[in-house]
Amino acid sequence: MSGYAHLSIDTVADYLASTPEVRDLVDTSALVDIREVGDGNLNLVFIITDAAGRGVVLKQSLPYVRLVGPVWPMTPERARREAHANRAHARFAPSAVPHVHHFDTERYIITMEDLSDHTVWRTALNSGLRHDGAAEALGDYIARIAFGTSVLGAADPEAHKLRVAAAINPELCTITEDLVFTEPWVDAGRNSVLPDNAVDARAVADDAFMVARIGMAKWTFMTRAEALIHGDLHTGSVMVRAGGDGRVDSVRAIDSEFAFYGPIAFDLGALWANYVIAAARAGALGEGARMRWCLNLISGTWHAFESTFRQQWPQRCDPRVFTDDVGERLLAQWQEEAWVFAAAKMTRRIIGLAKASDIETLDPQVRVGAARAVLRTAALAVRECCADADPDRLIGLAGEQIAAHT
Ligand code: SR1
Ligand code: MG
Repeated sequence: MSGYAHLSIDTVADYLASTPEVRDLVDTSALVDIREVGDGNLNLVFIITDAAGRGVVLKQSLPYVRLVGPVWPMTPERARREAHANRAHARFAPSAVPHVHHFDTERYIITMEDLSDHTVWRTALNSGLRHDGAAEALGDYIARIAFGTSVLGAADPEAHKLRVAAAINPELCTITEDLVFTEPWVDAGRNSVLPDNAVDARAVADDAFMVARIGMAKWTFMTRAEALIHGDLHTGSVMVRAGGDGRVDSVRAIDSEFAFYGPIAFDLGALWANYVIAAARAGALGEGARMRWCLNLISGTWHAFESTFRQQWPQRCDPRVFTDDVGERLLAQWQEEAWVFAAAKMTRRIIGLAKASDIETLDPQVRVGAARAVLRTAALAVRECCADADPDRLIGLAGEQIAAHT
């Protein structure tokens, strides 16, 4: 599994030239730029540009977790799962994902569309940029893949079950089960916080109510195969491009290597958590209006998700028993579940491995308060979601915590 050649700056041109399926994407005899840009936790990513301005991306999974190194082996099969999920999502939301040109089954290399005219959304958010419309585009994307890949969109339920089985992603799910749903509460030696946040991390670990709610969310994550979800939809897994009018004109969900048939609300909660984290950064920097803009992304994603889901609902398979009442119940259930998934995602990015640059790049003097606000929001979210799961309440609650601690 690990005996395949890893790409390097020196070998990508040869790879392109010698791979018939991709060699015409750029002029390999006139390359002007080759860069390794992988800033995620797992993979190698190269952008290759030719003299005519054509570009292509090569993404290769390594047999280990890049963030940690070879001491943490990890299946390179994740690249196959990403290519598969990307293509499946493209059937239902073609403008929301990068185009995959080719997948190399022997070297675990995905050749895909160059998105150099886009920016990673987290980077844009950290720079104080606004891409109005991005949160809504992502809500639309989640609804389209939720509907299209679930039984609601499955004309043949037996074929659907085979698709569920084919998309199983055990190793990457284990990462999420450990890092998102377990380790922030049960330290496995990978947690870290600033000394002044140790009291906050302790409070989280001692919060028996929260542990039980997160435990239920982990159960849902591990047992509920609703749809082929993205599985890691944080703002670093999104690329945005600004249009001329100040609004976003392209939004792409990238890095779907964590995809599997899981709970739909997990993708919603992942985004919500990262919006709260972006808002906490804005609060720590004294940018009140921007803090509110970041928090309002929560309702932007939810309402677009709900709207697209409702638009698709009349096309569902088996309306005999999937009645309108079922549709309403599903939306209500996902809305409440998203709060708890968001709480887990907020907590892991503050306490556990693989933190968020939004917070980490803050001066420690203000980072403590921002981290505390995120953790308090998470602890309140698992309590408050049962009473009324309207996302506007989460916005209010997070705003209060950020105002109180930054
Ligand atoms: C060991 S991988 C750490 C994290 O990076 C990915 O983006 C996922 O969020 C994962 O939990
Ligand atoms: Mg990633």
